[in-house]
Parts: sequence; C-alpha cells; structure tokens
Amino acid sequence: MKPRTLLVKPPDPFLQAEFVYQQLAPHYLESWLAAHGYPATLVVMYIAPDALGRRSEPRTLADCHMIVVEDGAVVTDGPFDSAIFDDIDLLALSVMTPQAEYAGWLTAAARKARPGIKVMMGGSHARYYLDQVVALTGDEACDYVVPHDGWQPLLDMLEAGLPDGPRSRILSHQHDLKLITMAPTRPLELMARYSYEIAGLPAFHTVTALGCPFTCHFCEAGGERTRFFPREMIDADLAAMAAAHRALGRDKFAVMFFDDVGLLNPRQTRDLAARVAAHGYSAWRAFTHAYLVVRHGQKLLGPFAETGGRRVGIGIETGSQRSLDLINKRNGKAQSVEEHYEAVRIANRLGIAVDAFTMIYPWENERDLAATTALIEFVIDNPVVGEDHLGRPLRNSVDSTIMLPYQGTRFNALLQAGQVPGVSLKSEARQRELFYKGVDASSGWVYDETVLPRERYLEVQAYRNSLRPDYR
Ligand code: B12
Ligand code: SF4
Repeated sequence: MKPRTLLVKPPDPFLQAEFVYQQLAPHYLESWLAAHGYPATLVVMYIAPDALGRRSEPRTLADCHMIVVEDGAVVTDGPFDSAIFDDIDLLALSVMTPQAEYAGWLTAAARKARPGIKVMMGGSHARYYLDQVVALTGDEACDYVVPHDGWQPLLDMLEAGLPDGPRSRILSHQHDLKLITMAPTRPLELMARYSYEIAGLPAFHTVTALGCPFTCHFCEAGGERTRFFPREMIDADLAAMAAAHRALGRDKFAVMFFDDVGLLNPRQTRDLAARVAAHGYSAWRAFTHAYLVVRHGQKLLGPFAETGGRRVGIGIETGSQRSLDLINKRNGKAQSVEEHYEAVRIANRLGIAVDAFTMIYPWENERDLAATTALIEFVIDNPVVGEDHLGRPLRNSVDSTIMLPYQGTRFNALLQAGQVPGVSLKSEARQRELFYKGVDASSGWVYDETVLPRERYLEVQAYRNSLRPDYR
C-alpha cells in the first residue's frame, strides 16, 4: 500500500481573521500527490471565535479546531483530535513563522499518537529560519526539512519509502515551474468559508509566480529569483476558482493575484488580462510598483482596467526620500517619492483604486513622518474615476505599519552593526522571542532605541490607518 500523507496548515491566531485567504501551498502539494497516485488528507486548522467573536492564543492543541478534507469533501469540522494521525505515514506541515510554535505541538502529538510517523516541514519558516528549524530537538524535531519548493522532496521521500536517518535532514530543491501544471485544489466546502471582496464582488486568490525581483532591505524574500508558472496551470487554476464561485451561486466574481509583482510589464499584463477575461471574472486585483506605472502608464494598466482591474496594491512605503533611498527597493537604482504621487494619479484616472502600503521607520524624525503623512492624505483624497459593483464610488485605501527588521534582512544586519544613527536593536536572543509574537498581525518591539519614542510612531500609525475608507 502507498504511504498516506497528512498535509496540515496550522492555525493563524496572529491574523485578525483566518478565513480571508487560503494558505495555498498544501493545496498545490495535494494536487501534485494526487497526480502521482499518493493518497493524502488535508487539514486546515483554526481557532474558533468565542461567543463575542474573539479568538485567543491557543495554549495547547486542545484549543484548536480543524477542518479535515478528503477527496475534495469536508469530512470533519470540529475540535482538534489526534485520531487524525491514525493510518498516516507522513505528517507534512506547511509553516509560516507565526505558525511555527503550533507546528512543534503537532509534531510532538503525532509522534506520541503514532510512533514511527515521519514528519516533514516546509514553507517560508523553514526557508527563512532554517537554523531554528534544524536546531529543534526531542519530539518537536522534524525528520525532513524542506526550505524551498516542496513538490520534488515530498515525492522523493514517498517513493523512497520514507527512509529513516538522523533528524532534520535538509532537502533543498528548486523546481522548474514550467513542469508544474496541476493547479492547487479548491475544495468547494472549504472555499465557501473564505470571505474576501474586490470592488464589491466575492474573490478568491492565487499566484502566477514565485520569488521577487526587488530588494527591499526590510524583506525576508528580497532578491529571490522570479519563476513563473506555465499558462496551462494559470488557466486550470482560474477555471477551478471560477467553477467554485459559480457552484456557490455567484454569477459575478473576482480574483486577486497575490504575486509580489503581478503587473510586471505590458506584455505580461496583457496576457494575464486575457486569461482573466476568458474565465469570466468581472473584477480583479493585483500588485505592481510605482515606477512601473509611471514608466508604462496606460500600456501597463490599460489591459488591467479594461478587463475589470479595479484595485491595485502598491508598496509606496514612504513619502520621505531619505527613507526611500535607504530601503533600496530597486537594488541600487533610484526611485523617487514623486513617482508615488504620479503612479496614484495615473491609476486613479484609469478607474483603478490604489491600496497603498506604507511603513514607519525607526530612524524617522518629525520631518520624515510629515512627508509620509502628506503622501497618505493625498492618496486618500485623490478622486478615483468610476464605481464598484455595488455602485459605490471607488476609493483609494492605505495601510500603515511600523518596520521591523526580521532575521536575515539587510536592515537587521545594518541595525545590528550600528550603522543607522539613533537606532539600536535588542539582543538577538530577545529579538527571536519578539518577531511574529504579537496580536493583530504585529510583532513585539525589537528596538532598544529609536529616533522618536515608540508612542509617537504608534500615534502617527493610528492617525494614518484612521483615514482608510470603510469599504474597499
Ligand atoms: C498569500 C500570502 C499570504 C496570505 C495567505 C497565506 C499563505 N501562506 O498562503 C495571507 C494574507 C494570509 C498572509 C499572511 C501573512 N503573511 Co504572507 N504571503 C503570502 C504570499 C504573497 C504568497 C504565498 C503563496 O501562496 N505562495 C505560493 C506557494 C506555492 O509558495 P509557498 O507557500 O512558499 O510554498 C512553497 C514552499 O515554501 C514549499 N512548501 C510550503 N509548504 C510546504 C509544506 C511541505 C510539507 C513541503 C514539503 C513544502 C512546502 O513548497 C511550496 C512550493 O514551492 C507570500 C510571498 C510569496 N510570494 O510566497 C507571503 C509570505 C509567505 N507572507 C509572509 C508574512 C510575513 C505574512 C504575515 C506575517 C504578514 C502579517 N504581518 O500579517 C502573515 C502571517 C500569516 C500567518 N500564518 O499567521 C512572509 C513569510 C515570512 C515567514 N517568515 O514565514 C512571505 C514570504 C512574504 C514576505 N516576502 O515576507 N500571507
Ligand atoms: S517588493 Fe520588496 S517587500 Fe515585496 S516581496 Fe519584493 S523585496 Fe519583498
């Protein structure tokens, strides 16, 4: 009999809401296993809200809930039960850093319930915090650790009969994405749980590529080679999402591309727009960059707008030229704050609302803060041509966070080396206890010293976020 895999998405109490976006990796891996004839069960874990709608941090697995999906149907939705490990040969965990603690609990529980089970961990936590994953000991240590693409390592270990060996074996592989033609699974009963809207229409999300060509110094993923999925896969995926929308009784629906750069150049945008239209979507959202909008204008955003592109996400980061230069988004190439203003004007004239992502940096003084606040006020006030599908005027939106220099980022190294005047970090050990340990998708405060007091940054952040319109 072929070994059976349990693909698990751990819970996300870190997020304000858990059923907004699917965590796609387990779904890609599930369809890959099916194509290779290996049986798998999928488990989506979550924290159930209390009577007042609040979710609290779980203390043990008993505080978690799970949705169990087999052959595309939900077979259980209820409290966590370690009976899910019965008949399982491989526990395959997909882990982002905020989920790492729960992954450890799951590994230990699986070993207790089923001695001899093998555990494999993949996802962005294994990629960016590999040293910490490999250092796990006792029952929480994994057998196989996959820091990059999961498709081949998973298949290799299953075909080899889940070989024994020392714990924490690193299996690193980068797939030629042209060979990945199976779209992620979209189990209907699960899709019905996700709730997200674009321009007044229900939306699902996907990605068309992995990696990012940019080099923001605050980002863990900066500079990873960009690899595109083949058109065959994008078509299959758009068709599957459209079928799910229709099966849920929706005649108009939307899609969001979560790629770091969804609209990269006019040709790629034209091709993607044609696919979106061909599959019957009425609205879509994607991400792009200010300098690309300024450089290509109508050529980049025209095909997007004409096929229902109603919102574009742009990391405009800051209105302070000094901070923008320090971020180094374009690997040494200049980017100007004026381009941020211009990109918003261009998009808005074409009937596209901008979701502008900005940050506050720990070296910023009152002048820097005022410059970004002025940019944000401009974004919020700038009129957008057109209406959404509920007849409401399209409105720009903003998001303000405080930059935290995660482990492995260039800013972490620069701050650690004391190269930014007025800013210092807590010890490395203390930082590890604070990153991704917070509520409402924020981390703890990793700074010992910042140019202005934390309270001032929080006050400015609260003001900026208060400017958001009440719909998007
Ligand atoms: C969509 C998305 C989200 C969505 C959905 C989450 C998801 N994981 O799908 C939402 C909005 C919920 C989200 C939230 C957050 N996100 Co996010 N997100 C993304 C994004 C843009 C795409 C994810 C995706 O679908 N990728 C495509 C799949 C195929 O790639 P993948 O998940 O990496 O999986 C591959 C491998 O990692 C591996 N793999 C994955 N799982 C497994 C499991 C096994 C067993 C194996 C063998 C292999 C394997 O195989 C896959 C194929 O190669 C990525 C950036 C990116 N481009 O990947 C950021 C990213 C994953 N997010 C990131 C961050 C920081 C966050 C937040 C912390 C942001 C915040 N402050 O709220 C939260 C945390 C959420 C939480 N879990 O609590 C970071 C991760 C950092 C980290 N250390 O883990 C990333 C890398 C962005 C970045 N550049 O910094 N995110
Ligand atoms: S654009 Fe910048 S922040 Fe976004 S993924 Fe790329 S390097 Fe990271």
